[in-house]
Amino acid sequence: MRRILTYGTFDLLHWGHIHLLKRARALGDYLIVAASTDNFAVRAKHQRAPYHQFHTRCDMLEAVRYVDLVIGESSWEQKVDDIRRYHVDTVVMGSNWKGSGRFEYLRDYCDLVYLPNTPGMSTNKIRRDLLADAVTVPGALPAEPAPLTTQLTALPRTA
Ligand code: C2G
Repeated sequence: MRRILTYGTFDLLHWGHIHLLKRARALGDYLIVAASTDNFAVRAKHQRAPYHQFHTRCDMLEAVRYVDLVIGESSWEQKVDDIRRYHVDTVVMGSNWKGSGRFEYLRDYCDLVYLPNTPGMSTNKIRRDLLADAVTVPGALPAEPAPLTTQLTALPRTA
């Protein structure tokens, strides 16, 4: 039984995430996903607050057939404990983490594999595209985008 571990926020779950999970699972028999808590994503990774809260992101990851177990990621320092506790053989991350200095030290504890990122897809891109969509009048030819302030004040006031 080859046990794989990967880390991420996995917010607004998209093909880039699923593609990584599919390839990570194919490297072993059991895939553990450590999902970043909302606090860790914002405070430690300087990401904006996830659209989906931690428990919702965990529920969505558990629904992915490549995923066998979902745990929480609340600190940078927990990785060696995770590897020991879950008897991990391989940690897998997307290639954007190569050279980040956040994973290389794990080679003393298990194998470490970087998988190429899926191009053209990210949570931030989805957010940007949806914002652009929201301010585009259906059917109208794409005009010069109005200044962001104008765009934001044009958004319908919803609860
Ligand atoms: N990913 C990918 N291709 C994309 C987008 C993301 O392969 N187009 C990969 C990332 O490289 C990462 C995983 O999907 O391995 C999850 O990505 P994020 O949710 O953005 O998580 P991240 O902020 O990279 O968190 O301690 C490590 C962090 O928790 C990693």
